[in-house]
Amino acid sequence: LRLLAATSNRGKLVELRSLLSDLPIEVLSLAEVLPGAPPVVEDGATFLDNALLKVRAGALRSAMVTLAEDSGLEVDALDGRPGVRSARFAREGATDAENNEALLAALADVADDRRRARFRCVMVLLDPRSEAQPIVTEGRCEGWIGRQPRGAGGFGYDPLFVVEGYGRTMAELGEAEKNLVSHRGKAAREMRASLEALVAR
Ligand code: ITT
Repeated sequence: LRLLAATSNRGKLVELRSLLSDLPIEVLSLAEVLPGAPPVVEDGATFLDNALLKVRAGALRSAMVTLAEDSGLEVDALDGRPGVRSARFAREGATDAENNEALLAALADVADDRRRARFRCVMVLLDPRSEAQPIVTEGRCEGWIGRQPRGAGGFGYDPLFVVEGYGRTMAELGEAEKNLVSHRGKAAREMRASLEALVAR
C-alpha cells in the first residue's frame, strides 16, 4: 500500500515511518507526492478539526490513501495551552528552540508540583477511493514540564517533557522507547487494524 503521510514536520514523518515499518506500507511524504503544494491553513479549534483539514487536503490533492495527525502539548497551569497552537506558541513560524524558551518563560513562576502536562495526538486515515468516513484514533502521554531542556532525541517540546513514570525527558528516550510511550505511538497502534484492512483490500 502506498500511503501519503500528510505532514510537513520532519520529526513526525520519521516517527510515522518507524511506527509503520513492519507493515507492507510505503510511507510517502508530502515533499515526494505533492512538491510545492501550499500549506494547509490549520485554523481548526481542536486537534481533530486540524487533523481532518490536513487529511482531506492531502487525499483530495493526491487521490492516495492519506494519514494525517494533529498533535500538541497541553499544560494544566496554562489552562491547556499551547494545545492546537503548539507549533506556533512563540510566534508564527517559530523554531522548536523558540517554542521551548517561550514555554519555560510562561512557566517560570509555576511550582514543580503544578507543571503537569500531556502530549495529545489525533490521527486520521482517509481512503479517497472509497465512500468510507475518515478513521480517527487518539493517543495521550502524561508527564510534566521540566526546568531546563534535557536530551537530544525527538523534536519539538521533547527536551522539556518529563515522561510520567520514567523520570527522563522524551528527548532522553531512544526512538523505540519514545514510540512505546508516546501519544503518536499509541495513536498509531490504535490505527493498525484499519491500516491492515486497507492493505488487504
Ligand atoms: P504538520 O501540521 O505539517 O503535521 P506541525 O509541526 O505544524 O506539522 P502540528 O500543527 O500538529 O504539526 O503541531 C504539533 C506541534 O506540537 C509540533 O510542532 C511540536 O511543537 C509539538 N509536538 C507534537 N508532537 C510532539 C512530540 O512527539 N514531541 C515534541 N513535541 C511535539
